[in-house]
Amino acid sequence: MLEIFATHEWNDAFSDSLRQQAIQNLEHGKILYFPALAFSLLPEEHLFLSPDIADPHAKNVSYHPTLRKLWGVQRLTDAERIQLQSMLDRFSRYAQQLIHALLPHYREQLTLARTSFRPVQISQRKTSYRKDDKRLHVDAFPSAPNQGKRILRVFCNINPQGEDRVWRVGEPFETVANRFIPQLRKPFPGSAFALRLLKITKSYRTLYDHYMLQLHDCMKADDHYQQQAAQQEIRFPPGSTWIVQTDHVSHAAMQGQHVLEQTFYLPVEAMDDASCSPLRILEKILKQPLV
Ligand SMILES: O=C(O)CCC(=O)C(=O)O
Ligand SMILES: [Fe+2]
Repeated sequence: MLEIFATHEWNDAFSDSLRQQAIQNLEHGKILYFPALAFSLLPEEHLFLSPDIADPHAKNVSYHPTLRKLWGVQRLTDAERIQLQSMLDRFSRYAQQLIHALLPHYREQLTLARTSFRPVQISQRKTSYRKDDKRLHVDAFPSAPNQGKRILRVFCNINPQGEDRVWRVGEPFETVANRFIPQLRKPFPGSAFALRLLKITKSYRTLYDHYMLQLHDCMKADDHYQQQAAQQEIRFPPGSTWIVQTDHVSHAAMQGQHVLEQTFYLPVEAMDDASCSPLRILEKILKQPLV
């Protein structure tokens, strides 16, 4: 389930054989785990380690590193906003360095997406089942269709009180997909156009996006599945980092507070073995093109 790296610098260099192993393991659904890769805060950044800075309506504090736009925050002065932005910017650059060094094969085709900071304790968060990441799921974003692209994420636990980020990791994607496919409904004719027209989605919701969302929702809605599916608890202590393709690895975040995260998108064509992608697996099972 985990491939462990001894790295403790964000700009470390990796041998060809380590890179090869990393890409293969990642594409086959393993988590690349860096138990000694920490992100240090500057003294003035410690004040951000509080749930009070997060807008209660948003799940996370979000930052768009290319547009330099910050949202999902409250009660910050202009100077504090700039400081928080610079902290997220630094994390984003470190995450990019790590991905570029370890997975250079992806570099040209990788899109940098959102950076997030999660200062709210997960175990106490009350939400609808759809938004509840304490339930096993694969990632699919309702308003941001990714049209088949892979979701690659770098997480780093920056908890100052020694609290682990506790995840459950479930079955391989193909097993999950085969189990839920009979329950998935086809989209209503014209619905993707309507969603786009009404600006509910930021881009066209392809069949792939539709089925991934259904899969995400059906997994979360199924109490029996949540308890009975083969799964394993993984604890990520403070000062550790992990890379995971969250569209592929069934996961649930059970406990923890203060994590940083950087998202990237990757076209399946850039993969070493695209047949491992959720897109190609769903296309194989459903016997039709989905994008
Ligand atoms: O915050 C976490 O640890 C992970 C939550 C989650 O499911 C996700 O970001 O996809
Ligand atoms: Fe998730």
